[in-house]
Amino acid sequence: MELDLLAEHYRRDGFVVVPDLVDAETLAALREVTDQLIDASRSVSKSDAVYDLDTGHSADSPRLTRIKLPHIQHPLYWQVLSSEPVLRLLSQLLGTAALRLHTSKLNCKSPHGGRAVEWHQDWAFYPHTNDDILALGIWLDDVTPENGPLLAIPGSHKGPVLQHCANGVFAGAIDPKDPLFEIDQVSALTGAAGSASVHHVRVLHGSAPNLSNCARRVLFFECCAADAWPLAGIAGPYNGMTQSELLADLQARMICGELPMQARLEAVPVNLPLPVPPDNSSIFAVQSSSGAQSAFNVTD
Ligand SMILES: O=C(O)CCC(=O)C(=O)O
Repeated sequence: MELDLLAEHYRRDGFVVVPDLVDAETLAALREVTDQLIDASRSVSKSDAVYDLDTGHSADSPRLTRIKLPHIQHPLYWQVLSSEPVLRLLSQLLGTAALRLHTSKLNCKSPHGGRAVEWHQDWAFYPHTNDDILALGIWLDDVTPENGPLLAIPGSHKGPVLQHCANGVFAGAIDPKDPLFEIDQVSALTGAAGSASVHHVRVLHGSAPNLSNCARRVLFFECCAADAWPLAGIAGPYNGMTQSELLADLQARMICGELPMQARLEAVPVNLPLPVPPDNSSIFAVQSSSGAQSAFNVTD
C-alpha cells in the first residue's frame, strides 16, 4: 500500500496494517536474535529487568510475556527501528522527521495460553503535551485470529480517554462494562510475519490469550514526534529521574533529528495515571495487581 493511503487509513481508524514492512533477511535476523534471547531466559526463574515471565515458565519450556526494552538488549532492534522503510513510515504518520523513541518491548504470547492484554489506551499510561505518538508493532510470527492478534476500535483515537481505574488505583485497563466501550466495532489486525501494525496512542485496543499452537511475538516501538513532551507516566521510562537525567535520556532516545527545547502543546484530554497500583513493573503487573476486570476471561 502506498504511504499516502496508509496514512489516510491511520488518520481515519487510528490504526493500520503495513504489509511486508521488513524484508525476509531482516525478519530472519530478528527471529534469530529473539530466539537467542528467549533461550537465555531458561536460567531465569523470576521476572527481572529483561524478562517478564509468564505462568508455567521453566528451564525446559521458556514462556515469556515480554522481553523488556529490546533496543537495549541487542543492537539489531535499534538498527531495524532506524532503517529507511521504518523511518519513512514513522515520519509520514507522525508528520515530522524529528522522531523520538518513547519505549520498546517485545510482547510474546506462547502457544496455549499466552497472556491477554486488557483493553486500554496507551495515552492513559503516558500523556504528553501532544498526541503525535504511535506504537509500531513488527510481527515476528504470522498473526492470525487465533493467536491473540491486536484488537482495536476504529475511530476511538478521536474520542474520550476512558476511565482506567479499578479499586481506587490506576489499573491500565478500562472496565469492560464501560458504556463508552463499543466492543461490537472491534477489528482484528492480522497478517504475515514481517508485516506490522501501527496504532495511535489514543486508540482503544487489547488482545486475547493465544489459544493456538503457534507463538505470536510482536516487536513494539512506541515513537513520538520529538516535540511531544512527557507529562507523567507510570511503568514508564522516566520515573525517578532528575531533570538533567531526563534531558539526557530523551536525547539518547532520538531516532532522527534534534530534540527541540520547545514542547508543542495541543488541546488534548489528559487523565493522570494515578494513584499508582501495587505493582507497576509492566502492563501485565499493573492490570493484575490493581484487580482490573478482564474482558477475556476465556479458559482454554
Ligand atoms: O501485545 C499486544 O497484543 C498488545 C500490546 C499492548 O497493547 C501493550 O503492551 O501496551
